[in-house]
Amino acid sequence: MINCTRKTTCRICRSSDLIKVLDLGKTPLANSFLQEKELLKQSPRFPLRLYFCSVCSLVQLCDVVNPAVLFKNYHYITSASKPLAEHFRLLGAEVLRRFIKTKKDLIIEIGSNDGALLGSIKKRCRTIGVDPAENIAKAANRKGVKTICAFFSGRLSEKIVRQYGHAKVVIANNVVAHINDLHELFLGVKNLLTADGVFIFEVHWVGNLIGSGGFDQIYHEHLSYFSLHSLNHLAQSVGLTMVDVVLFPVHGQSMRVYVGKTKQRNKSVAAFLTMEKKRGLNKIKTYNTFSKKIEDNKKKLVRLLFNLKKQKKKIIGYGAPAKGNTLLNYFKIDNKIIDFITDTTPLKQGLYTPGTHIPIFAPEKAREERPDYVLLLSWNYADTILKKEKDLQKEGAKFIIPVPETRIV
Ligand code: JHZ
Repeated sequence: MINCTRKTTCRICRSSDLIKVLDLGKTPLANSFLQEKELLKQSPRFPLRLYFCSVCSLVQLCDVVNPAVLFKNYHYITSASKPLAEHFRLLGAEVLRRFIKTKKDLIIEIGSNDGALLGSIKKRCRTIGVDPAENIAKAANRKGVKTICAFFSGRLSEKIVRQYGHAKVVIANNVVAHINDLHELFLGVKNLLTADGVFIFEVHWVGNLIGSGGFDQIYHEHLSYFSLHSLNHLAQSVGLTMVDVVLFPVHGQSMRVYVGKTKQRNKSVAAFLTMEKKRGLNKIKTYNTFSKKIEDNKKKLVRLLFNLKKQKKKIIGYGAPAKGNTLLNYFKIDNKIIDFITDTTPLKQGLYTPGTHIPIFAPEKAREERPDYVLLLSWNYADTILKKEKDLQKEGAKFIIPVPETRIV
């Protein structure tokens, strides 16, 4: 397979002691939404298998899809999810308050997407975004958010330093998990930072993945599923220090990690590492239990949907997130069960889900069609969506929340 290579050593500690904990079969790429004319062609499928490193505890994929295939033309736009855009606006304000002193200071964001974060702070200091998606970087530049369209690399970090100088802050949200060479990333960031600079990044927390979050966050874009334990290993190996960590409810639960060149650590880091140990995140047994839970939930959700379909109920999907495609493909829920899906992202509307061929429409369609049941694929925004869709519920629609365990609300 030309577009997929296989790694045999751990992405962080380079050990070959990798143990398979979950096999989700071969699935299409989660963000490879299809046009109508592509429906007759078979979407390429790639193995989706999860491994645990018994040395540094990193949970990871070893089948690595070529990043150019995954990210050059991207359908995910941060601003399409209002709660996320607001979250980044608040982060931007915090970064300005805590770390930026003058208008000359520089902030670099890796994986800046449509500029949701940098757009909110660009008037207060110098900002540069880096993003490989050509369609999205172009849109960000059009909005006035200076964006370099490229994959981040050691060479790019040198070029940026030569051209713009060192950065007070480097940000990388929901992108560290996408990067195969984590050592190159961390060394590149170290090169970018001033002596007192800080690297701030947000990643989904593996403790949530195996607890109250969803296994559906596993897809080819996400090569790593981090604990702080594994990240600490990585930071130390490149001579950086984990300074602080905060857990917050985005994508289930994510960690915001602060890394610097200093030797000083906030107490939060030791407390978090202890909590992870207590939760067994460094033990293979914990991940085996998680795999069993997915199978139980699969049976429960599939049985529910088949029974509803037998009763001629109209079922639609809500949200076409990447994660939804892991769930739909692994549970084999397709267009025979789900009539259509609605999504707020204009780029996804008019397309079809990969592998399961469910059409995607703008949100108004749900109100017009009066479904009996709504499978909430964007379950991570359940609170906001349930509040927003009171009318749909008043008209009789029930929402099915599929993870971590199927429930109807
Ligand atoms: P959302 C993304 O995954 C992609 P996804 C990426 N690879 C990554 O790393 C993770 O995030 C962390 C829609 N929506 O944010 C918009 C509605 O329709 O959970 C989005 O398509 N109505 C970068 O794709 C999707 O749901 C709404 O009211 O799994 C949400 O996608 C809201 C709030 C959202 O991430």
